[in-house]
Amino acid sequence: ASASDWQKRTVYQVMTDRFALPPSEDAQGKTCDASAQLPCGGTWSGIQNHLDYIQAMGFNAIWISPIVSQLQVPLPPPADGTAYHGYWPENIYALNDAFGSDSDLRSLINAVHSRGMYIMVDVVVNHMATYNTTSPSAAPTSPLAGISLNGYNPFNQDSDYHSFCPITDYGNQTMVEQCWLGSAAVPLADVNTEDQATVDLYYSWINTLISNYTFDGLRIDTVKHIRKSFWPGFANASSVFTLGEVLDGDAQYVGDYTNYLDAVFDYPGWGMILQAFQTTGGSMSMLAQSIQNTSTYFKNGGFSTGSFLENHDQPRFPSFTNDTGLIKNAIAYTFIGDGLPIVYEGQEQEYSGGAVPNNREAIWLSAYEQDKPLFKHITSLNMARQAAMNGSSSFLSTHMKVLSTSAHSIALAKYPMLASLTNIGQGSQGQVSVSVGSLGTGYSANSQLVEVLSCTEVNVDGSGNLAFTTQQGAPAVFLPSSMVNSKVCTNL
Ligand code: ABC
Ligand code: CA
Repeated sequence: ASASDWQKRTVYQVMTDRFALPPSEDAQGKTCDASAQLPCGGTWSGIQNHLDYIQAMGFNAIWISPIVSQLQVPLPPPADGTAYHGYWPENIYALNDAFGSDSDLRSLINAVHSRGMYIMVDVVVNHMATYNTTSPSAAPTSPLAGISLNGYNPFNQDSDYHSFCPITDYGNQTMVEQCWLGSAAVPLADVNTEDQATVDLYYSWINTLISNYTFDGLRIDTVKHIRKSFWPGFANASSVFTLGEVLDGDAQYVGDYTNYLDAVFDYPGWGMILQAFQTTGGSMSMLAQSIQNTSTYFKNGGFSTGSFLENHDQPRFPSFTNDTGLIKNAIAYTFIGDGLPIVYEGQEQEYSGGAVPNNREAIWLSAYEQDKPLFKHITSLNMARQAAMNGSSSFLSTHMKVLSTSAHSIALAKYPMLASLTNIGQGSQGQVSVSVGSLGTGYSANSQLVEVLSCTEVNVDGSGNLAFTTQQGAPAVFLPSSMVNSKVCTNL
C-alpha cells in the first residue's frame, strides 16, 4: 500500500511480546513484570486472536514488532535485558520463533487483510545485536573484541561492520551514522552501510520480505543512524509506505528525512504536545509554533508525519499527569491533524508506566476491558476522523490550521473538523469561543454542528460565532451535523 492509501488509516501499535498470549494460554492469567525485561509470551497467534479488540476501537491498521531471529543473552540478563522487544537482530533470514511459526505469521497477515486492515512491520537495518562475553562491564576497545559472530546471517565477518566506536556526540552526524548504539554488554554492531554489496543485500532482503509476506507498510528503526542516501533505494525496493524513526526534537533536522522516506514520526511535535498538556501551565503558542515548523520543514507538512502521544521508547503520558482532562486533550491532538494517527497499545487502558522498560506493560493484564474511558475516547476520535473523511473529500488534502490560541486553549481547523483543545485541567470548565466565518474553515453562520466527544448539538450563531462549554477540561471536536452518523454518536 502507498502513502496515500495509509493516509486514510489509523494505526494501533502492537508490541508483539506484550499484546496477547497464544489462544491456548490466553485464559491462564499469566503475569508479566515489565521491569524484568524478560519475554512475557505474546505471539502472532495472540494478536490474531484479539483483532476484534483493536477493530472495536476503530483502528484499521496495526504495526507489529520486528519479526526476525534475535540475539540470545545468558540469564540473568545484562542491564539491557533480553531481546523480548525484537530490536536485536542476529539472523535476518529467519523468523523470531518466540513470536510463533511462519504459518502463524502468515495466518495473522491473512486475518488482518481479510478484515480490510493493513499491517506494518518494523525493520532494523542499522545494526546486528551482539553480546560481549569478555568484558560485559567495560566498553569494547577494539572492533568486536569479545564478540562471536558465529551464527550471524548475514554479516558474520568483522569487516561487515563499521569499526567500533560508541556514539558519544549526537551533534556529530558522521558519528551518529557510523558509530555504534547499545551498551558495553550488548553492543549494537553497526552494519557497514557504506559498502555497496551490503546496501544491495539489504535492498534485496526488504524486497523479498515484503513480497513474501505481503506487508502493507514499514516502520523503519534508527533512520538517522544510516546516511540519507541509503533510504530512497531501500524504500523503493520495499515498494510500500515507509515511516521512519528519527529520534530528535528538532523539526528542521527531522523534517529533512521526509525527502528520503514517505514519512517520519513527528517527534518534534510530540515534544510540544508533552509541554502543552503535561501540566496546566503548558504553552499553547509554542504548540502553534511547532505546527508552523512542521509545515516549513516537512515535505507536504504534516502529511508526511506519523502522529503519536506514546510509544514503546518513551514514558507513558499518564506517568507525567493523572489529570484525565489533560490526557484526553493530548490523545485528541494525534487524531485531528494531518499526520497518520498512531496509538500505542495500552493507551486505551490508561497504562502509566514510566521510562523503558516500565512502559511495556502486558495488555492481557487489562483483560482487554472495553469499558474504560480512554478506550471509548479513542473509539470516538477514530469514528470522528472516519466521519470527516467520509463527509468531505477534501479532509485528507486540507492542512490543519491554527485558528487561535489563548493561555489555556488552541483552536484548530481541518475542514470539516474543528477542534478546541485545552490544558485547563479536569477540575475546570473550558470555554470554546471561535469565530468561524472569517477564517476560511468552511463553516458559516448558522451551521449546525455536533461536538462529537460529548455528542452535543451546537449551532454557530448568525454572526459566525461558535460558543461551547466543555466539562472537566475535556477537548472539543466538532463536525457538521449532517456528517455525524450513529457510529460517531449513538444518540443522534
Ligand atoms: C535497553 C534497555 C534500556 C537501557 C538500554 C541501554 O538498553 O531497555 O532500559 O537504557 C532497543 C530496545 C531497548 C534497548 C535498546 C538498546 O534496543 O527497544 O529497550 O534498550 O539495546 C530505536 C527503537 C528502540 C530500539 C532501538 C534499537 C532503536 O525505537 O526501541 O531499542 O534497535 C537512540 C536512537 C533511536 C533508538 C533509541 C533507543 O536510541 O537514535 O533510534 N530507538 C537522544 C538521541 C537519540 C537517542 C536517544 C536515546 O537520545 O538524540 O538519537 O535515540 O534515548 C530529546 C532530544 C533527542 C534526545 C532525547 C533523549 O531528548 O531532542 O535528540 O534523544 O529532547
Ligand atoms: Ca549506522
